[in-house]
Amino acid sequence: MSNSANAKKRAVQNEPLVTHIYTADPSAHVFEGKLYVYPSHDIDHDGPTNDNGDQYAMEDYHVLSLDGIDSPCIDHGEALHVKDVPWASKQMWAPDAAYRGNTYYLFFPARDKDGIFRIGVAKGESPAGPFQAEANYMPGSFSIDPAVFVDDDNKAYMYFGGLWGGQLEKWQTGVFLPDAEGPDAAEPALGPRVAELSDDMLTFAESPVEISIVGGDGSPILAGDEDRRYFEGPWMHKYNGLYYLSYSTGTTHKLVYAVSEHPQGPFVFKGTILTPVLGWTTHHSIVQFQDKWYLFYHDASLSGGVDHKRSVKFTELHYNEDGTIQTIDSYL
Ligand code: FUB
Repeated sequence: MSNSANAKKRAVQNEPLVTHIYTADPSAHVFEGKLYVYPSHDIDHDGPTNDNGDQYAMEDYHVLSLDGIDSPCIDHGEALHVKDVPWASKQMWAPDAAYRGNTYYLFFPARDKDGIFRIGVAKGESPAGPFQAEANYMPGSFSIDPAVFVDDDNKAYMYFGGLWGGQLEKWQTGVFLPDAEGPDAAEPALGPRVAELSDDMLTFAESPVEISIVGGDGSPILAGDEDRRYFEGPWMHKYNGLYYLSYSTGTTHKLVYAVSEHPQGPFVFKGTILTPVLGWTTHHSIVQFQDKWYLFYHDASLSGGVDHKRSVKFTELHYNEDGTIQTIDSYL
């Protein structure tokens, strides 16, 4: 299907936003009054499928946009290709975008020439791209799934990190140890990392720190608590003055959330946002657009369950009066 043919179809909740390409890991933002979605661009290939994530062999990014939540979805075409990223070798995984000072920034993870995941940044003049990558990855960056949150005071924070193929276990000492394993089940789980960004959005303004996620009794969530512990895909949004950190539980395939009064935590676990979808991975973003809140997520229904050929979808998200989020089953 061509881009223009796809653009005639209006966006419908819980259906693929586009069907002419496979898309995943949506980061949704409102820029210039429109909804822009920054997804991974899944591709088919003959390579291996394994816990290292080799099946996610993405090479480029496309930017999608919607004028209104039920408008046709526009694919703006290739915004950045791995061949134009001097430091990267392969696997352009889940990206995010931010705006500051008349410039749009695309943040993205990829393996460097040594096979280590790093986080890069590219700049553009339009939210639709194209984006021009910096020569090197962000100094001190590691692992995957950057999510950039700009607070009301204009401070920008990057949340990032992912287990298994995302290599977070290998950075526990602050240096990359290729054989390092995660904590035992009875030990505190690894948390995502956060760092404030510099004013020019190109570097960390401080060394990344590990985020603490605790249960209602204040005790750390343990590595064996796979229904609640952090796995990958962090997202930050603010609702009624509180900071909501949401993420994927990986092996138990849920999207869950925890809340704090501070952008860097500690966060108290609250509950499930999205029950498991078809496919192994689950990854999301949350955005307010024209007075409603939306969850952008992906599943593998368009490909019949092939998890490296996923599709971005969205659904409305509702809060209870106490600020908790109503759990969504996207197939009901
Ligand atoms: O798309 C590749 C990886 O799969 C992402 O980085 C993870 O969050 C998972 O969705």
